Amino acid sequence: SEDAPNMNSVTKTAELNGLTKKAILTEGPELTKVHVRLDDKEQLRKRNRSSYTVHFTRDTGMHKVLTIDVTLSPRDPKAPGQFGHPAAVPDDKQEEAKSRWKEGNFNVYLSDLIPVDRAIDDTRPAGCSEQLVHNDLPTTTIIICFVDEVWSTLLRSVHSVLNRSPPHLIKEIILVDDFSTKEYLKDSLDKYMSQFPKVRLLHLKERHGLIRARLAGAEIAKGDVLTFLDSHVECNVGWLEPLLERVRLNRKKVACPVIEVISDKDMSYMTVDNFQRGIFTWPMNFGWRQIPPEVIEKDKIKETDIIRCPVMAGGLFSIDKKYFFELGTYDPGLDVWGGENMELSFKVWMCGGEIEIIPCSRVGHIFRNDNPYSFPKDRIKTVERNLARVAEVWLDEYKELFYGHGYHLIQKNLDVGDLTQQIELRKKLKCKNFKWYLENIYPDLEAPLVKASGLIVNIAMARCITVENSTLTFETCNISNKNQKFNYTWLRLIKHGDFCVAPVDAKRTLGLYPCDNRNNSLKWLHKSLVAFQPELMDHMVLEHLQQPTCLEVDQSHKILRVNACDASNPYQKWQFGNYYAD
Ligand code: LR7
Ligand code: MN
Repeated sequence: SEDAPNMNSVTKTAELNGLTKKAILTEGPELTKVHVRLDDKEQLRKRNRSSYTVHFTRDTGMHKVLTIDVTLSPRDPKAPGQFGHPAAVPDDKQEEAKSRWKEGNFNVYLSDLIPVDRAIDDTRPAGCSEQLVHNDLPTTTIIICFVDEVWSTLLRSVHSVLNRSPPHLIKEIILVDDFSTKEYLKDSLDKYMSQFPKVRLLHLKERHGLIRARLAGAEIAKGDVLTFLDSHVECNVGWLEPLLERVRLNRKKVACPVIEVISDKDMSYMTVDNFQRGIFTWPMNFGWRQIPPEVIEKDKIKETDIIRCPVMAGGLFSIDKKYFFELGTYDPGLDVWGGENMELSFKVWMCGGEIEIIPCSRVGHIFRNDNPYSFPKDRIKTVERNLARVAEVWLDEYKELFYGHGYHLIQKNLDVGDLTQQIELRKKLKCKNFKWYLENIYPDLEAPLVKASGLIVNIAMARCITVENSTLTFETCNISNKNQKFNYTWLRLIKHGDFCVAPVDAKRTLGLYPCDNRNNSLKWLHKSLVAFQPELMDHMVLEHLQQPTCLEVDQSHKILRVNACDASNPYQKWQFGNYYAD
């Protein structure tokens, strides 16, 4: 530490630990005392640097985000892909590039061609480099799990962390090898990483899937904060401190960087639109949604402002380690891939935390069209089962929307496994319910508990289905008649109270049965595609039968019954009083 000169900008040279350091000091005249912190000596010596940046911090306990980036003047500025520019496959290598695509479902040939420590553009919004962060930020353990990741891509991920993070904040980098089959990810990787004292490798003895692989990393982590990353990323300048700053501010904040795009085709690093929130649509599909321009204008939202998200993308975030364990980590019953981002997001919000995107933190990620690794079991079934576990534990009565939008799910009688511990955990943490989450965190999601409701009118006769002494009749419609009110649920039941409309056994007339979500003989398709027959949209089709069978009113007797579907028969066409948006 030394006294700062009383002027705006000055170049200082200092002799420390046998190295000469040069620093440009550009603080204002009010600066009286500064602390000097050194870049990672070892790193720099390895790179044969002659000049070093010394970081001066004020005594306010805060400093500007350190723009540490030893790649800024790259060893080979002319290398392909340098500065995040697109790279091109030479004409005589097209075949090779094509054949190597499937190794990672992106342009593996180009990834191998471009430097593992290439420079990329600093894509942070203006103002980020001026932001202050605390001197006493918590340390973090970086956890990267992978299965059969492409060598150069994995290395680039690790180098980007080492090169663009303040070394004193990185406790360690834990690479969790989720039982990869590729030889180079064993001894060669161990050997390569042994040059970085902070990198630890954990080779799992069987395939755990990304959820349990991350947990294996978290178990041995020594840092205060856990920072999870995918194994095909490039962390940008100043990415880490803004994340840790949020966690320091409130340990229940889960901080996510803006995820930028590394092109799967030409490996270029591309920035993304600002003001994106992480959201989901039914049946729990993750997506991005832009904050509407009028909201941005009205609320005067700036590019650097933090964005609260209903859900996170899943792969890239920082979370206080103790808090992560208090929350019961991930549900370890989730397999391979998928759903864990929903689970953690609901858990965090409903149990007192927050999920944020920090625009001053940016990390590139290679988006691929398909997983480049195998699933031990069927891919779709695995993801559906994971999501169903999340729905059963966190969605309360709204789980019907989830099942209803992927209604084939419940018909398969999906075995979601034991959920007692997860349900206990939710009780123990005294988490709020899903209704609260919807109203407070994600009010713009359409989540009506029923799909349609009110009178059920026959289009030909303009009369309505009516309950009379627990049987069904067909009467003149009367909007205030409670006996004509029904709910059509996401699980395709036509409900009157706790009773459901269905044909009386064997006969073709209709009656009321106690409702049961899993009983397929109570389910009617309506306003949805039936066996690819769009002309049956207005019909009520029993879906458990081989031949489409439809609800109709007998013209002469005015009796309700089921009959073979006939698209042109108006006595089979029905309309509910109200329909709710999907
Ligand atoms: O069995 C596995 N074992 C693993 O170790 C399967 C995967 N993995 C590793 C894999 O090598 C990778 O590093 O886990 C990581 C994530 O797998 P990806 O890259 O195949 O997933 P993704 O990028 O397609 O999917 C997103 O959703 C996943 C749901 O389970 C995870 O949350 C991913 O981390 C997540 N990625 C991101 O959030 C990055 C941005 C994508 C978006 C939107
Ligand atoms: Mn990924």
